[in-house]
Amino acid sequence: MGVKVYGVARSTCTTRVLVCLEEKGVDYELVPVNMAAGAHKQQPFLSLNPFGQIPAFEDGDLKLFESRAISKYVAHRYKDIGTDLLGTSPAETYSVGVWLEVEAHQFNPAIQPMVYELLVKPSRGGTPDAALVEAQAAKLGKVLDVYEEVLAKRKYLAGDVFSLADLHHLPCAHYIMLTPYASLIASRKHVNAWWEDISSRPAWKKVSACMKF
Ligand code: GS8
Repeated sequence: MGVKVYGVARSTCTTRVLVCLEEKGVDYELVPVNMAAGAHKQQPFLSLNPFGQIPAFEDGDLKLFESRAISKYVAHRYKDIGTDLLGTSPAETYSVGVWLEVEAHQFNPAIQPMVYELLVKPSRGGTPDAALVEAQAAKLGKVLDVYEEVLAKRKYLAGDVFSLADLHHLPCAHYIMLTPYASLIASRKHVNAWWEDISSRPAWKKVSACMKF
């Protein structure tokens, strides 16, 4: 039994779960999904995620999908081991909740299409939609302006300690740093210091080692 993550080691949604398991020190098996062969759109994968997307997750008899829901489960279920990712006080825990939502509803919708256009599409022989990329970059810049103000006042998004809210940003930010749009992060002093800090954590270094295009 144990923990199994069904996914692909360079996919953003898969690595969001893997880095959480690494921070917690939970043993897991990464079960590769042959997406080129369409394995994610067929049984038995569809019984793990009926939407046919990676990652899917098992912990004993428990089956979950949606990367952010999985990492929240891991952070709670394994609260007593590894890095505590849920804040050190009730107020910080509520703040972690806020910034988890910000990542999902502000940051990700701005950055994720950029990762697709700039890295995924060219890797499949396509050409990025330059107008779309510029529009998304403008959106991301506005989001990061808010982050810059917040991170001028505290070291991490939800407070003074690293949390799941910071962790959820790692995969897409990692990929944007491989593009000319890295300057969106690098040009903002406090956002850049935050990025340098969170991306140099051993758990992320291990997980991101194979995230190349
Ligand atoms: C998104 C999953 C997703 O888009 C989550 O788990 O966070 N909100 C979900 N998975 C992508 C790979 S992302 O690295 C996927 O499976 N794409 C193939 C497809 O949609 O057919």
